[in-house]
Amino acid sequence: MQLRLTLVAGCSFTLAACASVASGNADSYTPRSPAAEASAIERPATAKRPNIIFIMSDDHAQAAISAYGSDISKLAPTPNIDRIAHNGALFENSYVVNSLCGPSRATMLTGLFSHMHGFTQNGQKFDNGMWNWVRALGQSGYDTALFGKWHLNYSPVGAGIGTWKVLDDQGKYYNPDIITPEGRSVVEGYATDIITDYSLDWLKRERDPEKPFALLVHHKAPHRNFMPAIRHLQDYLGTEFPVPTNYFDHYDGRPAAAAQEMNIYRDMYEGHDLKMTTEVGSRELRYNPWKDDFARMTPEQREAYFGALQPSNDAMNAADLDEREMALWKYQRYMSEYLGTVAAVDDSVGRLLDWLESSGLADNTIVIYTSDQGFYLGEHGWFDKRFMYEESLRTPLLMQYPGHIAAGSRVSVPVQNIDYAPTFLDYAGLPEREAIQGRSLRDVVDGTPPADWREDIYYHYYEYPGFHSVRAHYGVKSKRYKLIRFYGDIDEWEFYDLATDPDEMHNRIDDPAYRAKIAELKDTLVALRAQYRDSDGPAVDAPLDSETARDKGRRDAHAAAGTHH
Ligand code: SGN
Ligand code: CA
Repeated sequence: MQLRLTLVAGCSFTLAACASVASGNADSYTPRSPAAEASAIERPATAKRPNIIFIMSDDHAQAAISAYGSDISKLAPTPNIDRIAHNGALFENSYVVNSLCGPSRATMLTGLFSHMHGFTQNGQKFDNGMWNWVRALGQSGYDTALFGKWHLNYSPVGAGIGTWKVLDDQGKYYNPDIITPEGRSVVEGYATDIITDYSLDWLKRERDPEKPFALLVHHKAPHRNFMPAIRHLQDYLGTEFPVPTNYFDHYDGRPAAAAQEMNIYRDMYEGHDLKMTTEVGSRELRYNPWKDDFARMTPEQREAYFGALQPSNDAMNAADLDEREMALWKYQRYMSEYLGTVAAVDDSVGRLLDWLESSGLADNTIVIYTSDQGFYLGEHGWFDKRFMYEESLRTPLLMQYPGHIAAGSRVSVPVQNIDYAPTFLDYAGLPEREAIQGRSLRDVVDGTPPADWREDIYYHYYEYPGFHSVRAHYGVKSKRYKLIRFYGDIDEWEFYDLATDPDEMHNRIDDPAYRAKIAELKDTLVALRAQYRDSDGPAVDAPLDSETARDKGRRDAHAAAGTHH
């Protein structure tokens, strides 16, 4: 346990209080009952602990945040999310440990890899009784609340969150079902705005003003099926976004990439996702297997939505596009819809920051913006996530804490979403939790990362068979190189030199020039799997053609088939 004096001074602890906090460490991994946790946690004797506003969107690519500087984001800027970077820090190398919603959320709450919290793929049930940082803060005197997407099971009952109202499952953009402790009902409006209204109501009127607070704002946007608020529907309809150079990727040398089903021009549902109509003048949608997203809109919402898209749909139907032209048209429609949903998230962040500034609480409040993972915006021809390739491995991370985090700072060391929970414990003056696999970002964000800060990151994705047919894989990324092993019904290694091949188009696993580097990274992978106690999937050194490895892969795949979402 290292509780630094700067923390003590910054939070005006007495040394005695600090000593008692510092001694309460060494929880074992075994989840304890909330009551046992409560009695184990000392209540720090301070009035000035920072508030926390944790804003998380769903499937938000770094490339769709202008603070990250992509060409796409220059055409669709996010001025309010960028305010957080301007006021504080932008993490240049922020990664997830498993690029999928449920597992990521469980990781952010617990500070654990998927195999440790047990929620490896969507459709499983998170054990709400498991330790999480929100409950820990609540037990130490914080008022806590969560509004928006939960998606770990039906509701957060038992998770120790003071006040909550959540979307049902994935959540709907228009008139979503909202689950509260009192039951479930349809709430008219647009999900991003409803979640923001709940959050502001709680901040302004419902929370206990005597306590520090931790508020979690969990948006559905910009998740599939990418439906912007009506006010943003036309923001990007005429914009020509730059098409990724590998949009028409042939996946040579990458069998797992070739086998996926997340291609924009082949796998996107033309009606459901792209809102394409069947012919000029018609409102009838092309393939739309899940009718409810549009059926639940009011007639006025539907008229406004499809009326706004009609000229563009009619032009597409009249144009008699060939296959390639149609693929490019779909890309532009996808960008317009996806970035249109981001625009409302940006409004939401603006409203929260405006309130914070006008309330006088900005200086004592940490604001974080992140996503449950990154997303493909046409790179490799894709939407969705899951792969350990850069666009979905990376997730946005921005953090402000005026007076504590230097304005406009950039953090370059690699961080992962296992680091969030220990960071909040640290800022709240609570003891480190031994079982946590991540580390507090406090020193990192102060510009003095510990000398032994990680250089390499570990990743493990499980959900196969499942939506989008991405094979299970694990891997390691160092500053320059990436080694991935796909397993299950295939057994394939991939190796990339990101300095010469940032788009990960050339698998160098058989290139003799990289033999020594690959061997080195395999050793690192063995060490990381041991360090994080991951024994799921075949061992790194199991021969590629090992029957045991394949059998285990098949068993995993078979088990997954029963549970996938
Ligand atoms: C839904 C989506 C998929 C997506 C998964 C997981 N289809 O099933 O495209 O991969 O969620 O997303 S949808 O048309 O029903 O939205 S995650 O964010 O929950 O991991
Ligand atoms: Ca997600």
